[in-house]
Amino acid sequence: MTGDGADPTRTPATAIDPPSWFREGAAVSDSGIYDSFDRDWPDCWDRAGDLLDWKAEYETVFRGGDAPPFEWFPGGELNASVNCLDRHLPERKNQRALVWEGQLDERRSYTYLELYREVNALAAGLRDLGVEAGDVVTLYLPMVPELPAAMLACARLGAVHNVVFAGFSADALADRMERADSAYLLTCDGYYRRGDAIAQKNKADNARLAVDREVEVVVLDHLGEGVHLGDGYHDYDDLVDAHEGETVDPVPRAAADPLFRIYTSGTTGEPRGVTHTTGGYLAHVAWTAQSVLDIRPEDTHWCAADIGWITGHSYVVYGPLALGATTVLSAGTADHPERDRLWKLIDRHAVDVFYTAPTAIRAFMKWGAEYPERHDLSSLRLLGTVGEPIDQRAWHWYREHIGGGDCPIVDTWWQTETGAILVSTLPGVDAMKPGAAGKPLPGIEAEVVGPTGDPVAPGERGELVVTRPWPGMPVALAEGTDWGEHAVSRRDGWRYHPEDAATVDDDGYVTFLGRADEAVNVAGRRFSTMELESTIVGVPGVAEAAVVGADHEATGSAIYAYVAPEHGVDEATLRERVRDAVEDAVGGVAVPEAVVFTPDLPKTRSGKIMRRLLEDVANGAALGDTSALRNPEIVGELQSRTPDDP
Ligand code: 6R9
Repeated sequence: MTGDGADPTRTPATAIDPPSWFREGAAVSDSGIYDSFDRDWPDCWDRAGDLLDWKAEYETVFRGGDAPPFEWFPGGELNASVNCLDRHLPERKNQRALVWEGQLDERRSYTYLELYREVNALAAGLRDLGVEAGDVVTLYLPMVPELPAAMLACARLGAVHNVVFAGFSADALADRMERADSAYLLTCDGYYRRGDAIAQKNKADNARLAVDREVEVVVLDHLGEGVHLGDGYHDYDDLVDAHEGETVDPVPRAAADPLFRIYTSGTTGEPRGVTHTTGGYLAHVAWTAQSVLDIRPEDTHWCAADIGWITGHSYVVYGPLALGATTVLSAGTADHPERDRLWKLIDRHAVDVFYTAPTAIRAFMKWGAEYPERHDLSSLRLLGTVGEPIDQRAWHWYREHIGGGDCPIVDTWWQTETGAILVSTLPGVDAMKPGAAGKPLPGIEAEVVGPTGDPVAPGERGELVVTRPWPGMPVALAEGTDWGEHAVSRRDGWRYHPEDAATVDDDGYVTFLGRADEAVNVAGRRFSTMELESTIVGVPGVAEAAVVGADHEATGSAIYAYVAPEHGVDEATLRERVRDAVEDAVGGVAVPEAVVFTPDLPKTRSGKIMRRLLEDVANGAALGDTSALRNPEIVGELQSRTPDDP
C-alpha cells in the first residue's frame, strides 16, 4: 500500500451475515447494543460488572474526568478465585472446570469442586510459606493444570501472580523476577515438548542464583521421577497434601487492586511490565468472553494459546472460569504426535468454541485439509482468531475446513496492555468481513487517525487510537503513572496509542495492517509489509510470507519477500506468480527485489513473525537478540539462502 492514499491491495471483503441459528442462540444479539452503550456510557459497563459477584458493591461504575486517574468500579470489593470457583459450586460442583491434555496423550480433568479444593490447599500452603496479599508470586510452569490452580491460589490470597512463559530462559526469568520484586517462585521438574524432556528446574535454579534476594521455590514433580530439593525448596504435592481439605478465606480486593503482572516484549528494548486490576480486568474479560466468544456455562471452550501470554490469562483461565464453563488446556504442539492432534481433541471433547492465532491457521493450511477431515468437528459453534491480522484466504480456509462452512468467526483485536478484546464483531449482531476485525465493541471508543491526530478518511492508512478508558485498562494507564508517551494527547483529550496501523471502512470496520512501524520505504513510497504479505499469501501454493525492507543504494530500501511454500510446489513457477500478483495488486514498483523460499518463517514464541530478524538476514547484518525465537534452527537455513542463490 502506498503512503498517500487508498489501499490498492485489499479488495473489500463481502460482508457475511452470521447464520440465523447462531444469532437465535447468541448471548448477545440485540442490534441496538451499540447505541444503548453509547448513550449510557460509562454506566453501560454495569453490564460487565454485573457478571461478577462482589463482596462489596461498587459505588459507581466509573469515576474520572478527561485525564487519569480513572477508576473502574470504585468502592467495589471482590475476589477473583471466588468468581472463578466458589460461586459456581452450588450449580455445577461436578461439572468439569478444566480438561487437560498432555503431550504424551495423558489426560486429566478437574471438576469445579476438585479445582476449588486444589486451589484452597495450595493457597493454604503458600500462606504457610509467607505469601500475603500484595506479594508477587512468579509462576514458571508449562501448560499443566497446576498453573491455573496456582494463579487462582494467588488470587485467593490477594497475591499478584507473575506468569513467565515456560520456554523463556533462566536470564529472562531472573530479569522478570527482579523487575517484579518477586520472592516466590513456583516451577516444575520438567516437561515434554515434541517428545523431548525439557529440564525446567535447571533453568529455575539458575534464575534463583541470579536473583538478588532470598527466594522460596515450590517445585511440582510433573514428570513423576522424583526431584532433589535443597534449602528453600518445597515440594508442590507435599504442600498440597499437608493442607488437604482446608479452606482459605478469600481475601477481598478493591476493584483497582492488582490481580497479576505480565511482561510483554516491545518490538525493541526492555520488557514492559503490565499490571492488571482485579475488578475492571475480570469484568471486561468475563463480558467479552460472553459477548464476543459467546461462551456459556455448559460450553467446552478451547483457547489454544499458552497461559504464558495474555491470551491464555484472559481466555484460557479467567474468562471461561468466571462464566462457569469448561476450559481445555493442552500441552505440547499441534503437530505432535500427528498433525491432526487439535482436531482429534476437538472431536474428543466436543469443543463448542475454538480460539487460535492466524499463524496456527496458516500452518494448518500448509499441512492440508486431510487432517481436520479425519475428525468430527460438528460440535463447533464459533471460531475465533487473535494475535495478528488474518488474511482473507486463511479466514475462508478456517471457516470452510474447521467451521464446517457456517461457523461464525470473530477476529479479535487486543493487546497485553488492553487486557481483553477491544475490537471485534459481535457474532450474534454483526456481519463479518474477512480480513477486517470489526468495529470497536460497544462501550469502546476508538478511531483511526493520521499523523496530525485527526481521523483519516475511510480506506486511508492511519493508526488506531483508543479515545476513552475501558474497564480492562492496566494500572499504569488508569493511574497515569507510566508510559507517559501513550497517555499524552497528540490532539485533544486523553488517548491510548496501541501503535497499530489500520484503516477503517464506511461501516466503521477496522482492518489492522500490522504494527505501525512495519513499513518499507522504496524510492520515497511507503509500503506496508502487511499489505504486501496479504497479497503474497493470496497466491495459491504460498503457505506463509513475510516482507521486509533491505537496504538499497538507489531506492533506500528494496522489498524482500520470504515465502514458505506449500508442500510440493515448484519454486520457479511460484516466484513468478508472487511477482505477478504484487504487480497486479500494487504495481511494478512494489514487486519484490528478491523472493526467498524457506521451509518456515522465524517466529517468536507467541507465534508472531520476527521481521526484525529477517531484516537483519536480508541486510547481512549481525543478528540482534534471538532469545525469543521459537524455531532458532531456521536462522542458519535462512542465512544459507541468499537472494542471489535462491
Ligand atoms: C492479544 C495479543 C498485541 C499485538 C497488537 C497487534 C497484534 C492482536 C490482532 C492483531 C491484527 C488482530 N494483534 N490481535 N493484529 N488483528 N485480531 O496478541 O496481545 O501479544 O500483546 O500482541 O498483536 O499488533 O498490537 P500481544
